[in-house]
Amino acid sequence: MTYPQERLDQLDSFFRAANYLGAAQLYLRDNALLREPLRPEHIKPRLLGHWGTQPGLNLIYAHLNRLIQDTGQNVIYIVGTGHGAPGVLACVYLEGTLSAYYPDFTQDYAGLNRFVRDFSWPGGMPSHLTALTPGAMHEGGELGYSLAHAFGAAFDNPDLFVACVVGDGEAETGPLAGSWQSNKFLNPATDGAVLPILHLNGYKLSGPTILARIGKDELRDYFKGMGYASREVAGDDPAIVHHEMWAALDWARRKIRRIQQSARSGRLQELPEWPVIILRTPKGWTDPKMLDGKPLEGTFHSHQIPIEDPATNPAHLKLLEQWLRSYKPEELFDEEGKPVSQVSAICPEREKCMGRNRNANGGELLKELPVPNYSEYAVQVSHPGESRTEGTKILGRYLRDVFRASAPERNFRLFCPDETTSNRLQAVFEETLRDWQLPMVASDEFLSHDGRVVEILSEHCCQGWLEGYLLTGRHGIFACYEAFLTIIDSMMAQYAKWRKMSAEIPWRKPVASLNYVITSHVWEQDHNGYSHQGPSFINMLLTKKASETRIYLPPDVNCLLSVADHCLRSRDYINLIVTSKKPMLQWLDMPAAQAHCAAKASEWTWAGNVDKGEEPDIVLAGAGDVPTRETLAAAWWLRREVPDLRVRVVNVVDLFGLRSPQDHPHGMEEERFNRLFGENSEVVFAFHGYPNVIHELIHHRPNPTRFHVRGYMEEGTTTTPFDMCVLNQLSRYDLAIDALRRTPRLGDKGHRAIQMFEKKLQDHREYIRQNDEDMPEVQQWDWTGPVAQAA
Ligand SMILES: Cc1ncc(C[n+]2csc(CCOP(=O)(O)OP(=O)(O)O)c2C)c(N)n1
Ligand SMILES: [Mg+2]
Repeated sequence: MTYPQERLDQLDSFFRAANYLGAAQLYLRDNALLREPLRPEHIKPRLLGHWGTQPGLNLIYAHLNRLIQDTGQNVIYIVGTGHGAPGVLACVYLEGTLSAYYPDFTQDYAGLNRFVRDFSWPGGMPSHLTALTPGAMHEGGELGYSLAHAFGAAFDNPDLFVACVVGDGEAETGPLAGSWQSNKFLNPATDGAVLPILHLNGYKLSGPTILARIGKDELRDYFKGMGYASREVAGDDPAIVHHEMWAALDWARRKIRRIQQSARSGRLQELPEWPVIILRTPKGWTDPKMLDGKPLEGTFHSHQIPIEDPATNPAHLKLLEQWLRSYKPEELFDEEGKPVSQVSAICPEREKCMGRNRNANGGELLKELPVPNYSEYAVQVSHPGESRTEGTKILGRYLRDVFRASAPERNFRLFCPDETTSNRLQAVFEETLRDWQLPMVASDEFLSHDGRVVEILSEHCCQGWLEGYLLTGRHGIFACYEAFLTIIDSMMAQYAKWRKMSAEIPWRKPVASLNYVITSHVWEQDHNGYSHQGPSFINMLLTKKASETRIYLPPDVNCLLSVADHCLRSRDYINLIVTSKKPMLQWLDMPAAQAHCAAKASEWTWAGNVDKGEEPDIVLAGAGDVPTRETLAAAWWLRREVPDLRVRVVNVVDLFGLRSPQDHPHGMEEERFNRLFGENSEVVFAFHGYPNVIHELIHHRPNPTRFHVRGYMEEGTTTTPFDMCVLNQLSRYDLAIDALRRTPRLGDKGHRAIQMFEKKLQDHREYIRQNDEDMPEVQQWDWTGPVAQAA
């Protein structure tokens, strides 16, 4: 096939202009179009950025422009190697988008000079793609997540075509290697398409890449094994590569169209073979072939700044000038400094430009999630601590109806590493099933081609998909075992950075919050043990900006419903909900739960024995479902055994309520904090996670050393549920002993009670070893009983 020379020339002009501006951004503080001979004072003092990946990114951008022009296709561009930002910024500048978002970067000489100078310059554009880049929805700093983001963007987005550049170094990361399997979850009838483009430039930082060095057949088979048909575009002569790339993109689009058309007309029966393009071009393509007698183009030396000292080395300055002039900037920009029509001719019309695609600024497309009235799922609680219910079971019913209500829009998904059933959320399967595009057999359960629960045993994929889904304007939730959510700590951190920056950019619109529900938590002994016990995700969230993080520890089901409803309707936050899947005692009826959640923390007067305003001997505080139970049981025992001990019981549902208001928007006013915790009372605090979390949260409060926090202290094994509390000294008996030790005025009475509780701990240890279950007085404990009846 031959293509019109005129358009091939336009493609090449755009490619050269983007390469020129990409390289210029790395080096020039002035003289951006080399209208004068290059002098040392034109060179930036600090040369910061990456060149090697740029030419490939620019080539792909140019060709996607051509594709959009020819087909009107709705395309977003995801770039895994976001360190190639200057290239992408150059493309977005050339197509005219950047000036629309940043009026300083006009398409004239002054604007172009500013644009070139401002890259990696204080106050200017950062060295990587970030939320500041129009058209971007993926920050390529931490490599590995591009493809998962691409698929997340494509789910339930039937018209979208996501072009995703994967670096060959990036392809070595675990998350990326896992993400290829996302095609097993892409339904061509209802989802959009992802076109991965493997950027095989041969090197990562300083070493070769695996996929560039395995045989061509092996590489083809690798993709075939993962369900892709690959087509290679290779070379170092732009004229040839343009030709091949044009053909490859048309091939890919034809394939995608065929797949989608047959799926959408009900003719597709089996998993389609999706296209992948392998772009094999030199690293640093078009930079000088040699530097100081050593090869430069096509080697890892081109990765960052190919010529490092042009300001001080005249020979290198000359070489840099030759290199920059090799793109012929005088042919690419007119007198005014505007891109000539030969360059802009290949750009799509305004609204079709990739820099302007609203899918990459998903808040613009966001629609309200229709949520049912959560009060309708409330459990009856006529007396606190009387009945037991599984939190996630009820949450599952609520989520089922969120799926039902959002079915017409198809804009809500649940992502999960194959734990929906294990986490007892399976009521959702009454409304939608698990997305599965591979063959199904009779013994499978809950699978379907158009399910909106997406399960893969890769927390990275779940996280990446959800991020992609949210950033393109939809809603979702990630349900996970607590200990294994920490696998994506780092992804969450990158997402938090993206969100933090987005919130500071006026044209980035709010998106739905990223919601985590973690269950099968540290205190929930099931089949697992120490490996499954780890609440450190909370610690990780604590390090993030207060403006974007929220942590909820609902003590019971009605609080869980209230919190979940709030999270699903919120915007721009990272919400963490910690809850139980086990039958747990229920404490609050719905009105009380609503009031408790709104208050963030409150005194449970029915559980203590102090009058309003009276200073207690001890405050027993709890945060988390199991710690709440243990706190209440401790209060129950203390009131029974030492009735003249004045106990106040406080429960915390919104963890950041503990922080001072100047540190977090949810922080409680000091006066209220003191009303709850007293000013001088000793506080024994039972916490779901690591104790240092509470110490950190309250460190601005008066007299913080009176807080004695008990939580998980890395003691774990496969044992009875209550034994986990004992091992970590969070059990009701430990809490009671602690409370008594901190109340010396009780004298002998206190000592006797302490001995009694120590004996109970001893009894517990012996009992579980003999019986493999907790003592009846622990298992059957509820709030009704002598104290409650007496109260
Ligand atoms: C997860 C992660 N590990 C390490 C790095 C450091 N790093 C930055 S660029 C790079 C090489 C990337 O190679 P490749 O994906 O092939 O990109 P390209 O060759 O196109 O520059 C590395 C290792 C990183 N950014 N992210
Ligand atoms: Mg590479």
